[in-house]
Amino acid sequence: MTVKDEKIIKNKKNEQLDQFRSDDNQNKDLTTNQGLKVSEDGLSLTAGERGPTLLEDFHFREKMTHFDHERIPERVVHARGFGAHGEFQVYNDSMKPFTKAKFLQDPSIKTSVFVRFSTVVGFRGSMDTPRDVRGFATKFYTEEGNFDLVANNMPVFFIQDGIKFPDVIHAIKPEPHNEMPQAASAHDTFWDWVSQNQESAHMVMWLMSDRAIPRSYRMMEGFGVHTFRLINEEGKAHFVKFHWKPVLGTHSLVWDEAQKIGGKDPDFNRRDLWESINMGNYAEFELGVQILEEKDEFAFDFDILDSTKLWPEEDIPVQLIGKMTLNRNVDNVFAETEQVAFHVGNVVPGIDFTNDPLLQTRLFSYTDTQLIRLGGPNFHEIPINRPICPFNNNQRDGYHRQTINIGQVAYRNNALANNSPHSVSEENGGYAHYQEKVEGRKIRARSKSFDDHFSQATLFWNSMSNAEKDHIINAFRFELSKVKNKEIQQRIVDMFSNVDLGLANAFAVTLGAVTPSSGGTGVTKSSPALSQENTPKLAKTRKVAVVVADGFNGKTVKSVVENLLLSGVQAVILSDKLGPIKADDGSVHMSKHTFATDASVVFDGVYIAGGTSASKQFEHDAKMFMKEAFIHYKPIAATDIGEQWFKDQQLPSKLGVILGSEQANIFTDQLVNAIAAHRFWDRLIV
Ligand code: HDE
Repeated sequence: MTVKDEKIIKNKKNEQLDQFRSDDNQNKDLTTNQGLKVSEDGLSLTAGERGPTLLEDFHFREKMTHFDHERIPERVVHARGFGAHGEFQVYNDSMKPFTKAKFLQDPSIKTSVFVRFSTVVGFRGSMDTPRDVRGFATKFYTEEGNFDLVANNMPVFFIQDGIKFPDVIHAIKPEPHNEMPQAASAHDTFWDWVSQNQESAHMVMWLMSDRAIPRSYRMMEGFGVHTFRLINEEGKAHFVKFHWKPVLGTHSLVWDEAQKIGGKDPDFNRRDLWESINMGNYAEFELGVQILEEKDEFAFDFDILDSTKLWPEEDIPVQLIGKMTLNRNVDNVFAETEQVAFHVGNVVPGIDFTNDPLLQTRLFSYTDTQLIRLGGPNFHEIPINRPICPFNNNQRDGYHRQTINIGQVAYRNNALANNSPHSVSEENGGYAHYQEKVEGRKIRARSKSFDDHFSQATLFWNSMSNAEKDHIINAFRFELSKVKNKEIQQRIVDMFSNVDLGLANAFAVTLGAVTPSSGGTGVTKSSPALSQENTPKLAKTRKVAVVVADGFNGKTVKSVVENLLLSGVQAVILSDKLGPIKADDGSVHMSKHTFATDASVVFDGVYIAGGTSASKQFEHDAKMFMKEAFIHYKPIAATDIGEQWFKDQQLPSKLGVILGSEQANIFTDQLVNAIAAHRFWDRLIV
């Protein structure tokens, strides 16, 4: 979308960004950065036609010097990310008793937002679909300043104290001696670290689960992880956990598929978001809060300051208070997605911190890392980071300062400028930290209430469906089979026998490790909210390959495609060639995808119609499409010759398979239902 596009979404942040957007190059003269018109841009200045290049060539020097300096350091974690703009609005004023934050109180306020989704471990050029945590960072440009909800798609973390963050990241990043493996936890140093830091057990269960391979950024939950505080007008505090709930439900890829997508389309998740927004399929998330009275701080069998613990939603329900809609792609990835700087310490009046030792260390790290990444202390002036409300203080100078601060006075207290800028009282919107009473000795020690590392890991395991449990077992098998050190493998088997004996034994056998004879925590409770199976399932915005050859059944295919589109499903025509594919009735469908460019892994389902002119090669490729969709549990539909091709393969199950001749009058309804079902986990695969 360009600046001139009529569909441009107007909101305060976008209006501010408009001042910096430039499509000036259109029909303009080429100049240097000094404004000098350039007569020749393809030949450097040389001494003679075959002679050396001259130092005098300022045009060449400027062009090359700029190029030489075009990269900035990538983020030390979350290097690969993708961003989008949008808006947030609360549903009503139900949060008024809890927080004075205006954007959370007033349903008439539309707050501009910018979101950056990311993987954590891989380098900036790595693939979108590794097994990894996903970042979900949101900047709310409120009238009271920027509030950043720097969240992940998992509700807990590996460690209880941020001083261990460099350790877990060093362990999970590629090993330093050979820089392998890229964007993967399946290696010795990570699992060695896990086995020596048993507080990671709960998070590792999440990492081995389907949550670590999301189907789409639009189908991912977000969690603020830490316990924060909300402060109301009277100064009363409540504890809070923040959640994002995707309107489309939470859904994942299967591991084999994720690995193949990494080769077929390394940009799979970003492409999905980019294309969806361009098509008007905006990504929507509801903001949820779990709120706890201060008096209940010690009412649970876990410590609410411990970031390796979640608050079970059945015990403390999530109240949905508003909705975020991502409705505009970036104009320039570097200027926006790369230069955006989130900070968990960017808060507004009404939102405050707790003593969670992980949160406390994060409050230091974000600005610190951005000082080197963005080259100095003025990165708040970069357009994407600027608040939309006024910001005035006596901070001056530094690398790349943009503002020309006029006047003699840059200090307080002063008399020369009437002591401006003035400080603002709390009643008038000045931020005042919550006056929590604290006392204690300076010690390096942790409360005993942080000691239980396994009960919630068992709760998570108990809450999984059978298919989700299988996927977790297989993830452990994959990861630990890649670990070379046998002692590490055994230590992990022993460690996870504390979570569940059946789980540990299931992968111990694959590793040839000793199977423990006792284990588990005795926790029998489960939390249905933790299973993705219990989240919404919709066909809307899913992508289906419609596989046709010349001579296809024009009437049937036309009706299926039209009905899919009516249900909000994207029907993508795929053939053995690009361009027009002719039907038996003379009608034509345009193919923009071929067997050579796409595989079934990049679709949510396949519909094979074939065609009377299909070659043997076409038949082979179409069968491969079906078979791969089959082993990834996806819906498969077929009509005409496609039906015969399905039957020829004698696949061991027909669950999630819709054959036209068997269900003629309800064929498309069945197909849409099957797409909404996402996957058929009970399908027999041998
Ligand atoms: Fe971060 N994290 N983190 N993190 N984090 C960064 O900041 C850090 C943690 C999260 O799209 C860095 O600007 C520490 C939890 C996201 O730009 C860095 C600890 C959660 C992003 C940093 C944590 C997150 C980051 C690297 C342990 C979920 C990407 C680049 C105490 C609640 C933001 C940067 C973006 C990025 C530090 C743990 C979320 C180094 C010290 C828990 C989504 O400052």
